[in-house]
Amino acid sequence: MNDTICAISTALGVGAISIIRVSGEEAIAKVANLFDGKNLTEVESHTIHYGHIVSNGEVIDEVLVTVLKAPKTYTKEDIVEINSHGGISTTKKVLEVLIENGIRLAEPGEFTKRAFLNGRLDLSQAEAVNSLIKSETDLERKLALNTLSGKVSKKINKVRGIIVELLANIEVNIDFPEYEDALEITLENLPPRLKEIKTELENLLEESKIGKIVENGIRVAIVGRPNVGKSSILNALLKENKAIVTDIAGTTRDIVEGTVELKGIALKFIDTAGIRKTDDIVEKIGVDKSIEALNSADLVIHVLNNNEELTNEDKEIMEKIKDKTHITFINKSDLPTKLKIDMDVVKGNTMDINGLNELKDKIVELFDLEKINNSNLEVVSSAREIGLIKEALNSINQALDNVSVSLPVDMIAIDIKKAWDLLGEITGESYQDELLDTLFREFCLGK
Ligand SMILES: Nc1nc2c(ncn2[C@@H]2O[C@H](COP(=O)(O)OP(=O)(O)OP(=O)(O)O)[C@@H](O)[C@H]2O)c(=O)[nH]1
Ligand SMILES: [Mg+2]
Repeated sequence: MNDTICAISTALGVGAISIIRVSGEEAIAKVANLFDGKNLTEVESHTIHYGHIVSNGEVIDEVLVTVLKAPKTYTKEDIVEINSHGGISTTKKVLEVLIENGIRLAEPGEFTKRAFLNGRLDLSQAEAVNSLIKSETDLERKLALNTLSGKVSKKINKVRGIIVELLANIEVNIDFPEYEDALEITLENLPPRLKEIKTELENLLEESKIGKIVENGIRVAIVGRPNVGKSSILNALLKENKAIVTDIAGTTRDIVEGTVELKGIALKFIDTAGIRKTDDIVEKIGVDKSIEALNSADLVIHVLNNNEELTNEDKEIMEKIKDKTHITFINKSDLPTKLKIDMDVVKGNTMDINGLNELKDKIVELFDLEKINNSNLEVVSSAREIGLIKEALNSINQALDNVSVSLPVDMIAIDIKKAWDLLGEITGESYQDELLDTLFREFCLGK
């Protein structure tokens, strides 16, 4: 892991400048060999220098080079950042020259991986670096930044602290029963302590619902039978004519998607083909996709037509969505009412700009978006971390079950220890190499 690596850290495209980053033991010496300017091996740390990158006598680019000496750097190794002119050919040429001179091209996320392995970031923070880069909304940015600053790790470590104290007490009781200062751990006084841990974990999971929504947004499938106005609704919400709208039933065949921000949350709307029985092969594929979208969505908006009576097709869709979070939206409220329906619905139309406001209000209410918007966003959001907390909770529940059947305390301690280990995987106190590989593969090159 000590070899010297390089990568382009800025997005590759036409731009004013590009940054090519080099990290490792030989970073400064190797770049110094290619730099026509001050001798970089003799400059102070955290300084920037004007000069040229020269290879085999040819000037490659006029650059500014930043020299950052370990350990106060992103990777805790020596880092050199070359600020070259932007654009694809110059940037690539500089990178090429570095590679020709024996510097290895970094793997995606390798700089951050080194930051983790060298102890600058824990694993939860490292994951947050990627979330921060990929964040699309302001709330996502805040959430990622909080995790990056270690606020989430602190909460995890707090629970681990409670667990480790309990484990230490159990150990002392087992190994030194005569040790008077230690709190006596018996089957009777274990449950309140385990319940305290359980509550902490449950709180983390409850809060993580906010994190999940902020990070992933909400997938909203707009479904209904043909011609009720699904595509018109999508277009009205997006304020753009993205999906084709006609008065011909069966217009939409393929899924059409678009994102709208509501109270800082990304709502990913999916317009689907009208659901009906059909012999048309293409339409049938569309209908299958609609059902798929319906099943995988976080929220289903079932659209009905105010101007028509309820049909069997409508009822079949109602049956399909009855166990899913859904809103029944009665469209075409500008036309005379023919639909008779006795259930909680939202009514509107796509004819004027306020026609869908009630629908938006309902989504805000249903997902408590106001609360999310006002949350401090110091919550777990990564699916990996949420999964580990759930597993840790299972272990604590197992420990509680074992107490209730009076298993020996040292047996009960096994599950408590397991919970402690699982939480340790969140921050990377313990991990498997494969985990690092999959985690950092998701990263951008150069980060
Ligand atoms: N009066 C009125 N007409 C609407 C409204 N919304 C949509 N329409 C009309 O209804 C017809 C069907 O609209 P679409 O948006 O294509 O309907 P759809 O549900 O996507 O239809 P498919 O793609 O065939 O499943 C078009 O002629 C729209 O202009 C509305 O609120 N009021
Ligand atoms: Mg349509």
